[in-house]
Amino acid sequence: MQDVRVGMVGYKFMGKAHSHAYRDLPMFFPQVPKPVMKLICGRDEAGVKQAAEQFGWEGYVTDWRELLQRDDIDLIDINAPSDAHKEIAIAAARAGKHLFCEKPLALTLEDAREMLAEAEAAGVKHMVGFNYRFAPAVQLAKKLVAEGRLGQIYHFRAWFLQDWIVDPDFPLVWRLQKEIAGSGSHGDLGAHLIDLAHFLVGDIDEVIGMSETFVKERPLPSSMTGLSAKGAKDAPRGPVTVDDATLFMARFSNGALGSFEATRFAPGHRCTNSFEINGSLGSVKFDFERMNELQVYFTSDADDVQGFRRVLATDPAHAYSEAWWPPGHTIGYEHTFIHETVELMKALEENRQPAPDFRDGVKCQEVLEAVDRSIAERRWVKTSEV
Ligand code: SOE
Repeated sequence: MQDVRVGMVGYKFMGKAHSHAYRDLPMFFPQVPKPVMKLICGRDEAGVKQAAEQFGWEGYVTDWRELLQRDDIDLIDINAPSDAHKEIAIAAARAGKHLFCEKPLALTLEDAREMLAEAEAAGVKHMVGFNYRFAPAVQLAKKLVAEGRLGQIYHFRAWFLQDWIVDPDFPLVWRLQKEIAGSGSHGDLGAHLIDLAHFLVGDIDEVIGMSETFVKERPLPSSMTGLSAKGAKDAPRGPVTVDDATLFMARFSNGALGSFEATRFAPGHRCTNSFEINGSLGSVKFDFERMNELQVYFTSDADDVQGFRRVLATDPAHAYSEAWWPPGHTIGYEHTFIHETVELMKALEENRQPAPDFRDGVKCQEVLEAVDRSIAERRWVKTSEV
């Protein structure tokens, strides 16, 4: 079993989540190749130096191109802001490096398709970071659907609600700028829901949506800041160029109906990533804020005990759980990244594509783009049109 030597671009929120996954993985999943934390890259030298030391990287660089020249790096992990994904991924693929890229894959569908084509042409492995697939409760939902235990699927209903920009004085951070983020709640939160829909139910045929930007101008930030930035009321303001909320309806190829809601304007909802699936034989309900649980209902239960039951997905019967703690000892957000990385390491060892890969990233981007077109043209749009 060969170690996988990693070079990573980005050191903020996702940089920390991925670094943590690389560090913890060998302790709990010794059966898969060990990720070796070679170099981390960021433009701000003081910031990246501090991150390298704190997260446990061997060293740091300030230009990602240096990572590509190194013979002792096998995998490039890209978690810089979305506008940087394409250039880095394509150059890394051409340099023969495997790719692990955060979502959304790119700013546009065209760019995402180019990234996939380049990765395929270079013959490297590629993965996209849809981490919520890897919560054991989500894996259980997938298993119940795949084994037919929910019967024919009628509905997929999903909502991802946050509230970190409700304050109109929250600054104009990069996630609110189209040229850097691509879109707002749609690509940031909706992308996760779309991937879960693909994973759990199947392909989406057509969509119709609507979106809104409730706060059109915000104070300009003094530096590159994240979700916990503080605004200054009297700072000059600039235009918000992304959606604050995007909702859409969908028809799946298998006949199921879907509804999706992504918003950053739901006070009280910090990170409510939820879905329900209703089938002819039962239903499941998931809420990320209670991520160890899956609510399960089977029509076949005896009349006197009909109802949703709470399954705590921490038993050896549940994906990844045996590697962790005794049943009932719950896990958290960071574990979804560890499980995702386990899948990546396994795939590299077995010389096959991991899942989800750039094809899944492109498929997600097709739906994002079809929704955008449907909003612009006020009509149903088929995913095959984009
Ligand atoms: C911020 O909205 C964010 O961190 C997203 O960027 C992540 O992808 C999502 O998992 C949680 O919220």
